Amino acid sequence: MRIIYLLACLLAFVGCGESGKQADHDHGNQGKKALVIGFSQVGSESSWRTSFSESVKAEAARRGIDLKFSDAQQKQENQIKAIRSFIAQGVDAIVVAPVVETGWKPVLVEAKRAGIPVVIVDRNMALDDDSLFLTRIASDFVEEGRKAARWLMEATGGTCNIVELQGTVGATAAIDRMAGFKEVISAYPDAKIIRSQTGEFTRSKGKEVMEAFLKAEQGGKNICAVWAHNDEMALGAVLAIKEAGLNPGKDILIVSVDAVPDIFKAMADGDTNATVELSPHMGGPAFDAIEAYLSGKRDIPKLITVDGGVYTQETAAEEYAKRKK
Ligand code: GZL
Repeated sequence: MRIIYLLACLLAFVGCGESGKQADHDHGNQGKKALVIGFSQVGSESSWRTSFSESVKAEAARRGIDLKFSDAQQKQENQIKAIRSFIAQGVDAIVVAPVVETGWKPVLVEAKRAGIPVVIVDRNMALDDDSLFLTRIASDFVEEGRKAARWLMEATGGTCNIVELQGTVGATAAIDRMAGFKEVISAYPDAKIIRSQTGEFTRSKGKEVMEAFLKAEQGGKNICAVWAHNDEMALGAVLAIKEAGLNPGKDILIVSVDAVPDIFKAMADGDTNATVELSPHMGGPAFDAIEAYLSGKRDIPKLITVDGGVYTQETAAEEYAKRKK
């Protein structure tokens, strides 16, 4: 009797432990434990950001990754809170899209102490110790600024009074796009940025700042072009230029970055002129790096870049048809 009882307990223990373990962790990955990854996202300030979030979530679902998603509403303190929560949950890895460059070292030291790898995506962090992150997946923002300036110098023959709608102050995308654009126009003595102010990467703020630029520059007569660090602010500028009685894309040229669906509609309507593409598909390379690291690889590069083209009115209608939601 005792032997049967002992066998029953043994089977129950193994069966329960096995099924319990599988029930807890097997997300249809043939018994492999599903990765749990925390993703701290900046917010949803632009349609590019929304596409980026959707792309990361879709990629996680495709891979059977349990993604813990946090939207920080563009506040660094919310991102730091989310990262600490991921550490407390004991996630397998953390992905961070940092809103600004500074202020990250303390929480990254906590993640390192917990043995949790961190992948930076999109904008950068200013760190003096590259052991605090596994890798960064990003576009070359300086080159994006160069591409925008090259297009504008080509379109205007190098003579242009430019107003600049900057992105979020302190964000790598704003700092580097500005640098790349200035580097190119510095070779053109008759091309100059006559006004520059942050539009915070949003359509509403971009419109507000453009209204001020128009008022300050003879209703826009003195403005040849708008250089906007993202498409959202460019679309805001379109509204302001129209309300001032001018034709955006003709009286005032507009070049921006992101290549979101709405900018292709605007270019097809003749309201803007060019956009530099920024791929939102950074989830794949981020998850590849995490899976490689967790399987023992240690030769992962510290920077993995994504590239994009320059799109103009010529192909806007067909591109919009392909990209519109
Ligand atoms: C750049 C990214 C920027 C986008 C904006 O990689 O950080 O933030 O260009 C977004 O649309 O707000």
